[in-house]
Amino acid sequence: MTNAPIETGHIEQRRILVTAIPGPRSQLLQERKLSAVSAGVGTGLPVYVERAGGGILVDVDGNHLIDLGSGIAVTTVGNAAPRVVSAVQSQVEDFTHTCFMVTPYEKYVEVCERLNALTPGDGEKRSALFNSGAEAVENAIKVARVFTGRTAVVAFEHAYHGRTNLTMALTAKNMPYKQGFGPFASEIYRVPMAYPYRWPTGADHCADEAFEEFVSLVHTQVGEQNAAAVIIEPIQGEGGFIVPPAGYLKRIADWCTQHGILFIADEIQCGFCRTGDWFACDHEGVVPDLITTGKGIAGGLPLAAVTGRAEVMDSVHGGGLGGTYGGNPVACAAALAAIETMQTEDLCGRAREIEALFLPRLRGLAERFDVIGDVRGRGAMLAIELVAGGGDKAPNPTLTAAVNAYCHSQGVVTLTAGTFGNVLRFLPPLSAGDDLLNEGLDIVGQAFVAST
Ligand code: PLZ
Repeated sequence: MTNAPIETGHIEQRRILVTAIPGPRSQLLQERKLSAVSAGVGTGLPVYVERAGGGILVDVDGNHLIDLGSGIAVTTVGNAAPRVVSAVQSQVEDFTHTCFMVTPYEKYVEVCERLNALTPGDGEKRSALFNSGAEAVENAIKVARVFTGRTAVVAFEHAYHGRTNLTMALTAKNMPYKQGFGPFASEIYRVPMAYPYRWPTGADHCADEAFEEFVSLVHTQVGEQNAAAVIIEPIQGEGGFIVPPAGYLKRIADWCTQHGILFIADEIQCGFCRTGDWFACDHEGVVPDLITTGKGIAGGLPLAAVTGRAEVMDSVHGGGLGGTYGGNPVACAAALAAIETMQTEDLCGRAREIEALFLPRLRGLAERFDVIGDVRGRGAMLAIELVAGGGDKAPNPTLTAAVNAYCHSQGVVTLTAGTFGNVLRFLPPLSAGDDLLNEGLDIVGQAFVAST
C-alpha cells in the first residue's frame, strides 16, 4: 500500500480511463456550460466531477483522474475528507447561518484561536474571517492603513493577490486578470521579485541586488514614511512558484520593522502544511505583522482569514471589518476539522515526504529534457519551468500547454502557472498515496517524450 495518511472513503485510488478525456457526458455538460455560464469564467480541463477523495477525481463518465492540483491548493486534507464531512454535516443540522456580526457563535472564535496559535510569532494575536482570499487581502490592507495612518502599499513583480479591484491592482499579471478591468486602485507600487532563475546577473547575486533595488525603489518612488505595508507571497503561487533566496524575506521584514511599515505575508496558497511546515514563513523564521490565509484552511469550504499582532488588528474601529458570510459556521466547522486532520495526520510531514518523492524525479526529468530550465518549490508545492532549451532560457508557454494537455488527456490533472505561462506546477492533495503520485509523474515524463 502507499503512504496515503488519510482514509479515502470508497473511491478506488487508481487511475482508470473508461472514455477519452473529456468523455461524452462531460462534453455535453460543457456545451450546457457554454450556453449558461459567462464566457469570462474559464475551465482548465472541462471534465465534470462527480466525486473525489484521496488523490482521485471521479468524473461523470466514470473516469478516475489523478489530482495533482487540489483545486488550486485547497483540498490539502483531501477532497471530502472524513473529518471535514462529518463536521460539516453536523453543523448543517444545527444551524447554517446567523451572521457573526448579528448573533455570534463559538466556532468562529475557535477558528480565530487556532489561527492565532498556529501562525508564526508568539505574541498576542487576533484574527478576522472572510469568504475568499481576495477579501482577506483587501482587509489586511484596510487594517494596515488604519494602523499606520499611511496609504501606500508595495507589491512585487509576479505577485498574485486576487481579482477584486484592490487585489487586481496588487496582482502583477495583466492577462487574464486585469485586461480591460481598470481603472485600478491607487497607491500601489511594484518592485522586482527576487527570482533566482531569472535574475539578470545570476542567482548568486539575486538576494542582495533584489533587496537593494527594493530599498531604493521604496525610498525614491514611495517614501518610507508613506508606506503602510509591503505584501508578499513567501512562495509566489500563480506567478510561477518562485521561491526567493534564503534570508531574503527576513531582510525585507526587518527593514519594514525599522521603518514602521507592516510586513504582510500572503500565505493563501502556500500556507497550511502545503510547504512542509504550517506556513512558508516558518521555514525562514519570519514573523509577519499580518498574515492572510485561505484555500487549504477549510478542506474545500470557502473561508479565509487575516491574522496579526493584537495591537495592529485591534486598531480598527468597532464595526470596521465584517461581511454577511465571513466566518460562516459551516466553513468554520470545516476549518476546525481540517486543522485537526493536519495535526493528527502530520500533514506537514506528509508534504515533506511528497517533496522527497517529487524532487528527485523532477530533477531526473530536467536532466533528460533540457527544456526544463528550473525545478523548484517546497513540500507539496513544486514546479518546473519550461524554456526553449539548449541553454536558451526563453520562456516556452507552447510546450507547457502541450505537456499540460497531454497529462490531461491521460487523466492526470496538472496546472500551469507563471507570468510567462511556462510553469507546470504540482499541488497534490496531501491525502494522495505514493503510488498515485508516482503514476502521475510517469505520465508527466511521457508528456515530455510525446511533446518534445
Ligand atoms: N493570494 C497567494 O494564490 C488565489 C486564483 C485562481 P481567492 N489563487 C488562485 C484564479 O485564477 O482566480 C490567491 C492566491 C494568493 C490571494 C488569492 C486569492 O484568493 O480565494 O481566489 O480570492
